[in-house]
Amino acid sequence: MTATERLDRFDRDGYLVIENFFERELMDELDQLMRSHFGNNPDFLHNSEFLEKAQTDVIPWFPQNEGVAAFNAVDQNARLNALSEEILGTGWSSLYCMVMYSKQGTLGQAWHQDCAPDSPDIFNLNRLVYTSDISDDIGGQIVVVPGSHKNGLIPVGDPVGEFEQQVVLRPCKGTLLLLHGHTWHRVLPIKGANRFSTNYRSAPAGTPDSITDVAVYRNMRYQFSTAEVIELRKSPL
Ligand SMILES: O=C(O)CCC(=O)C(=O)O
Ligand SMILES: [Fe+2]
Repeated sequence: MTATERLDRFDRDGYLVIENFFERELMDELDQLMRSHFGNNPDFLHNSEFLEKAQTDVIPWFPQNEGVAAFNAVDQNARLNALSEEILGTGWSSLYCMVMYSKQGTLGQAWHQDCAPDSPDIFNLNRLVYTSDISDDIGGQIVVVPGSHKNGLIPVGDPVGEFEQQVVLRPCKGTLLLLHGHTWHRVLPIKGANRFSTNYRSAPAGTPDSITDVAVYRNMRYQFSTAEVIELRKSPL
C-alpha cells in the first residue's frame, strides 16, 4: 500500500490494520515482560462503579513509567513514527504506552470512544500492538464501526449491543492497529486465555495531554483521573 492509499483508508474507515509490522523477537520479549508483570496477581485499579457501568475488565500497566526499556523499541521504531507523522502531521506527540491485561473469563470492553468527538480535529491516535494472536477460540476480538469517527457521539444504547455495520478484527502477533480516538470500538469477552494488548497513544500538535482522560461510553462519560462518571447518558424517551 502506498502512503496515499494508507491515508485514504485511515481517513475513510477510522482505523488501519497492518499485519507483520513488528518483528516476532520483539513481540516475544514484550509478551514475556507483560506476563511476568501480571503474574503477581494484580489488584484491580478501577473502582467497582467503573467496572459495573462500563462493563470493562482491564488492568492497565504503564511500563515506561517504571523504566522497562524494552517497550521503548516500539515508540522509537522509525517506520511507526513515519506512519504516525503521515496521519498526524508534523509536531505530533507520543502520549504514553499502556499495556492492557484482561483475565480469562472477563467481559472485555464495552463500546466506547477514547476521547469525546466534540471537535473533529481534536483526537488521539491509538497505535495498538498485539504481542500474541487474538483468535475466536480465545476471544477478545476487537470490534470497530468503520467510518464512525465521522459520526459524532456514539449513540446512547446497550453498552455491548451489536451495530449492523460492525467489523470484527482478529489481530495476529506483530500486527499494528492504528485507531482514531473517535472511532466506535469495543473488545469481545475473553474466553480461552488471558489477553494482552499494548497501546502507544499519540496526538496531533496542539492536542492537550489530557485528551484521553474522558472516554465516552453508550451510557456515560467517564473521567479516569478522578475515577468519576461525569455524565450519565440516557435516551430522551
Ligand atoms: O485492547 C484492544 O484491542 C483495544 C483497547 C482499546 O479500546 C484502547 O486501547 O483504547
Ligand atoms: Fe479504546
